[in-house]
Amino acid sequence: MKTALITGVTGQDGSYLAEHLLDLGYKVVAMMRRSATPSTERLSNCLDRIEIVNGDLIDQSSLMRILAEHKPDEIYNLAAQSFVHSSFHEPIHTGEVTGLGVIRLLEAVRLVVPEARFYQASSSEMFGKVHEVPQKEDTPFHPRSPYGVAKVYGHWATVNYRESYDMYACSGILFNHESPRRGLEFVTRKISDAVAGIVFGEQDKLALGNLDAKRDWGFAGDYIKAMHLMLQQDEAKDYVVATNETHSIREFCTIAFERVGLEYEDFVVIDPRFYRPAEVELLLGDATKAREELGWEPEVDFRGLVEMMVDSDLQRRLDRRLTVQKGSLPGAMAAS
Ligand code: NDP
Ligand code: GDR
Repeated sequence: MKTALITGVTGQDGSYLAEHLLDLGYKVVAMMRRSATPSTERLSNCLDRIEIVNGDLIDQSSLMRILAEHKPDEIYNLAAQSFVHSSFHEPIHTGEVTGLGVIRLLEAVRLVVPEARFYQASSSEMFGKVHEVPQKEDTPFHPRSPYGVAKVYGHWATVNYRESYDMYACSGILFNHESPRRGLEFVTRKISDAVAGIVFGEQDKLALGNLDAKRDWGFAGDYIKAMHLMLQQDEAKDYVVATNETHSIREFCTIAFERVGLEYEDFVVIDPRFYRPAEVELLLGDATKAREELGWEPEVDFRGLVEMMVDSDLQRRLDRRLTVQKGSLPGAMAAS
């Protein structure tokens, strides 16, 4: 049985990847940092089947200890301060975790388990102010945020360890991918959750920033499969993972509100607080290499993704209401 170590396992991708690797028969070692409030909600489907270990990308010794104790065959480095907007407010912390954290882990791998296969979660944010459309593996980087800058560092650190030490280290340049498990601060989930909140009478407006930015959005459940495939090849390489379609935030809003029979113009207000000092206006990926060499294909299309997220946020509220109602029934009835 192969052992996989996942950092960032409490996040969106970590939870889908843990489930996928368990289905494939892996032992999953899940690295989490200590938190005053437990953050294992996304892992409810697999919490009893993974081994949790405490570690932090800021703490080199914790990384060395985990690798020495568990000797993973595959390491998926998904941990990061991943919110672009926050990276403007916490640029140094973002650099520490999202940038330097990668080289801390690579160095630990080199010293403790050099034969292990390593995946780095690189990002389309590295393309930033894009130099060509669509973006592919050899498109020059031009990051537009402290997050993007830190990801470029982590990306080149991964390439450098592969070239310097002959390590099996891959970098997946993933374009935006979303799901019902997406954090509420990211625009897609903010919209789907607000649509559900409006339907349930919990809010009457949705404040957003730039509606004209365009993203190549896919489904996280599809994208984590590409991560695994990258570590099963004869040779370690870097791959763009994307849908080859781009849509604006406005289009996302249109479909999300349409799903419940509403028009976004009646609810969305523009709030300059959500604008960024420098914006990434257009991302569109060319995933031809991943399709041809990994045999990877996305299964969920844009409309399917938006509707899945809205439906899930509606269902979540419905479930919450039913639970509250059940709780208010006399004991025997509530238990039935
Ligand atoms: P999330 O923000 O949902 O998850 C980030 C994870 O990193 C959380 O588990 C968080 O733990 C953990 N983390 C943060 N800081 C540290 C630290 N110092 N030490 C250890 N763990 C830490 O991100 P996603 O799941 O969306 O993304 C996964 C990775 O892929 C990230 O690296 C992201 O930058 C990258 N990426 C994401 C894309 C996307 O569209 N989703 C696209 C391209 C790249 P905690 O719960 O404790 O906060
Ligand atoms: P992004 O995702 O920055 O692409 O990074 P996000 O959803 O935060 O922003 C996408 C676009 O929407 C615009 N926008 C808003 N964004 C947020 N969060 N909130 C708003 O109210 C809002 N209004 C408009 C933004 O300006 C931006 O143009 C995500 C993260 O997952 C990164 O970790 C990952 O690397 C990249 O995707 C690929």
